Amino acid sequence: MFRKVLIANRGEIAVRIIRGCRELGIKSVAIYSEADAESVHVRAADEAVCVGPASSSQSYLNIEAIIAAATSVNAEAIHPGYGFLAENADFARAVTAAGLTFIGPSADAMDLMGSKTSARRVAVEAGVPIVPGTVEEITSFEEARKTAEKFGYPVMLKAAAGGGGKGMRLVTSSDELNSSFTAAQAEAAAAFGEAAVYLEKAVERPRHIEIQIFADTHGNVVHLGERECSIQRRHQKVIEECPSPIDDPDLRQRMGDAAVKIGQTVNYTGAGTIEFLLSDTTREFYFLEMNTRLQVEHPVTELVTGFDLVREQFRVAAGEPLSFTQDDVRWVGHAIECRIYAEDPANNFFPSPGTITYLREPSGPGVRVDSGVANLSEVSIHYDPMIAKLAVWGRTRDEAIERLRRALDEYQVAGITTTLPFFREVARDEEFVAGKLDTGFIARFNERRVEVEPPPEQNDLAMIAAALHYSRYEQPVFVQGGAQVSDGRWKMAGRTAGLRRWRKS
Ligand code: MV4
Repeated sequence: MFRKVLIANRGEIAVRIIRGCRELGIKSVAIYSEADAESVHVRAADEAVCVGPASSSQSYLNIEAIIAAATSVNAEAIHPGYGFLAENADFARAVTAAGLTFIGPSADAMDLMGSKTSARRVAVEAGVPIVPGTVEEITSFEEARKTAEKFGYPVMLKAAAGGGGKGMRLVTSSDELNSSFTAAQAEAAAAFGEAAVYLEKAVERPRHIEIQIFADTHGNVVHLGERECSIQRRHQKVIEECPSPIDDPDLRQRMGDAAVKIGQTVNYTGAGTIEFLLSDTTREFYFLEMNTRLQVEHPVTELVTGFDLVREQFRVAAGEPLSFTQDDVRWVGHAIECRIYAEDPANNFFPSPGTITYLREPSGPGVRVDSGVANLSEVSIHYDPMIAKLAVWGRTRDEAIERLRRALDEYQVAGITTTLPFFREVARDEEFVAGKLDTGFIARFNERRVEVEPPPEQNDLAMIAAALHYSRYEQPVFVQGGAQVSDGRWKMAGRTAGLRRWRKS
């Protein structure tokens, strides 16, 4: 096992990984930006190295500074967490070239799954169903028109380099296709530096169900079942559950087998997630994309299977076999996770930076809090506003919901506005309790909501700073009827950022 590992991340996931290090007797090294000198993840680690100024591009995305930090403390490996550089194949290559171990899959596997058209070809090779559509880029309007007619409207144009819904456009008729095609290419070029788009038939009211897989360097590939992530806002997951409320063991087995086949096809190693769209009516599922990292929502899988995914990541990266086989995997009870954001649900989920002046985190039976903040923590405008995750476990989904309501009521945060009041409403919502989850849930929920909490008093300067920052980072993405939404504006930065500089050297 490793002696010392550097964690190339911040916030709750850095703390989660440091906890894994402690249990395995690994010395942990945090990195931090000048804005994060006093943050929880720095205090939690054995050592910490400043890698640059507040701006992510100069700190948490600064490949050279991060590798120099790892070398300077004699770390043997780097754990990237999620976001930032976690899915940046060039970072993985640079880590390896510096003689260090990248805790994640090979750069080649990341490249294969990083392009959505390439990932779709992998799925076809693995014999896994994909959403009907093209597996190559569409280069002309004429081709787009023919293809759309072949598959039938509505269709979706998606950026080949995209992911998580970024650069996605719904096209309902041939009238819209020309302008949508040109705009989709332009958006893709602006967001990813690559104009390539492809086409998929639109699946109506799908559910988002993903399978956790794990592979070691000894040829073992297993799955840990599904997570249901259909409750999303602007393509950001809001609530995740394990198992899906559908809870169909046969479906789990079929999706699990499909996910394992994809892992085998790309010689995958470590933790990975295969995303599927599931048609509620036909129970048919289609491969959507693969995430080649530990996910935000991994705790619900840990709570229900009992396995420690970070611990397994360390084992696999150190060349050891997985500590369990497929036959050892059992799913017990039900887990639900809420992502707690420093955002104002009464004001269109606008970021709410500031100082936490009071914090009480819930505990007790079946409650797990993965937090990156403490009392008096500064929630800055520089980074993703997710401050913590609340995950609950119960023997049944109903018991988990009862615990969720209780834990949400215990949870108290003052000084900043959070999404806690929003979750207190969702946890009491009839459709949520009934498990009627599809991608239209949030829209229907908002219609049903009768009253919204009045906004608390805000610090004017902090609000203005947040407004400026928000407008700067807001990447307009066009979906349905020209509506502008932002999505994944923090998450996507690392796939491309820092590369130009690294490639030059
Ligand atoms: C789709 C889709 C319908 N048809 N693709 C892709 C990534 C993402 N976060 C949303 N994505 C979708 N891709 C086809 N061919 C519908 C969505 C979608 C969605 C999917 C899961 C959960 C929530 C969603 C909200 C809007 C759209």
